[in-house]
Amino acid sequence: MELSEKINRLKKERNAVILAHNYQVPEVQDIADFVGDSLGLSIQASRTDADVIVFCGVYFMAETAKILSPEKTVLIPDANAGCPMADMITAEDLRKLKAEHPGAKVLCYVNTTAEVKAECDVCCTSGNAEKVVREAFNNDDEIIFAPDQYLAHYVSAKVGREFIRWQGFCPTHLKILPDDIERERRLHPGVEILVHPECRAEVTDMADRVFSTEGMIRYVGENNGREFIIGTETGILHRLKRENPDKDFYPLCERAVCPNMKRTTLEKVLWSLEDMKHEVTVPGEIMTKARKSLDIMLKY
Ligand code: CIZ
Ligand code: SF4
Repeated sequence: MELSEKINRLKKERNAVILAHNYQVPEVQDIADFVGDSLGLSIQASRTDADVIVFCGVYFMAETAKILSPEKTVLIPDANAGCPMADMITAEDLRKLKAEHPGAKVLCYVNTTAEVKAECDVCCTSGNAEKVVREAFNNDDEIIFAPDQYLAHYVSAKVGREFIRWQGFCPTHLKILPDDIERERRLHPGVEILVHPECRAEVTDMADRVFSTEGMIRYVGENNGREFIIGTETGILHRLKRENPDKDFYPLCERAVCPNMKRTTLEKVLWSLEDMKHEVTVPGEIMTKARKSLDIMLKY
């Protein structure tokens, strides 16, 4: 109680807005002004007149917030909260791959560093990837898709075209196994299983539906079902329950916990506001180029 009071007081003094990703721990979600996915949060923050954004999430997300709000100070409560998937491809790796495929266009999942975004043509989220591929590229374009091989697999099947795929993956979503689907189907017969497209191909193939985190939130809110099995990072169950108190949610896999997302605590949020730490900056040229790839996506 005392902690959240201190945070709220300081938040007003600093004219700050607190963003929490859907995978954050419950108490951090509860103190936030907005809870959502990385792009949605960055857009919401850019529309406020706050001077400071505290991004409770992982590093690339705070960079995205900075790119969309260059005039605001962006803070991340734990500077070591990284995303292993985003770190699986560097700007140098991508430049090499582009050199091996001259003429190919590059589509990057938002789970990439700002430097990698600056090297790509268009960005996408797990929610809009299919639409972006259909609308932002020509039919005969060769497309490099980075970094998530499983999102690439899923979108490739949807749009019926092949990509040059970077072999990245999310270690947390890979913990979800076909066995988990078989077990949960036995335990909760008839209950729909929703999974994230970062899951293994066998898992997305076996699930009833595949959604981004915001896609899941929307689907559950609009659907008449009373129970759902959720196959993504387990932090999202808190938001689902909070917004749908009359419905029940079961994690498809209790082990799907992202250690980086869990680094943020209320204490660190408070220290972040007290000391104005850790500031996330993006160098000017990278900012301009990365912004361009994000802007093209936003048109769709
Ligand atoms: O970009 C995000 O927030 C991620 C990683 C997941 C999602 O599906 O919203
Ligand atoms: Fe990265 Fe996976 Fe953690 Fe998301 S859940 S931040 S993709 S490691």
